Amino acid sequence: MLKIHHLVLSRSERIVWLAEEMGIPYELVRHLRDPATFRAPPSLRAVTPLAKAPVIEDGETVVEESSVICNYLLDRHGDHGLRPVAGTAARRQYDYWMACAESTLMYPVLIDLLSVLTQSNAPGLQAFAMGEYQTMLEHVERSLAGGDYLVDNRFSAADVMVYYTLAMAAGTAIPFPTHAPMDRFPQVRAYLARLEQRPAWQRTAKACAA
Ligand SMILES: N[C@@H](CCC(=O)N[C@@H](CS)C(=O)NCC(=O)O)C(=O)O
Repeated sequence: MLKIHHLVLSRSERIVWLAEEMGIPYELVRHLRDPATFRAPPSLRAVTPLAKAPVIEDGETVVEESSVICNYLLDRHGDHGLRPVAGTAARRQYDYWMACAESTLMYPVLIDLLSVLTQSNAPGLQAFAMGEYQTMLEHVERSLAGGDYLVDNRFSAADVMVYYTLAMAAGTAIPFPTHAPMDRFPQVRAYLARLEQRPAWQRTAKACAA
């Protein structure tokens, strides 16, 4: 059976959520963060030398990186309507958001979270994060105008990827006092609330709870 290694309070929730949406049976292996450093425990290093979550084991196959794991599951078990057909404009949009969730959209979130976690007070860095937050949240807000989801107005794995980045920014995925100006972006807030209504998201929240 598919083994999903879940680092509690981490991006591995994405993979549990996608498996729930697709109805794939899985075994959830929970790893607890070190309470002092918030880093992954040695049990995760036994699965991958990077000791990062998410990581899955599918028989002998080990797959890392959230977006790669999502696409692996869609390749292996069928798209379930969660990924547009290759070569279409919708697929380019999908590929864009899958990548963006862990790159451009994630930069301010990581800077902000790490500043809070390490209690460092570097004003230049914080100013950079705030500027990037504004640009990126405006971008998501505009992309949602007139639609409920990011790609072709249909729920897809790209929403699973982007949701978690935005929930980190909002301080709901990992309960840290982040500084993202979520209150300026009503479409983004409504989008998060909409996704949290999904039964598969709610099962995931229960299964992954700290
Ligand atoms: N881009 C990677 C990021 C992986 C990553 O940094 N995971 C974090 C969890 S949110 C982690 O495992 N941190 C534990 C550590 O670095 O000790 C992905 O999307 O899978």
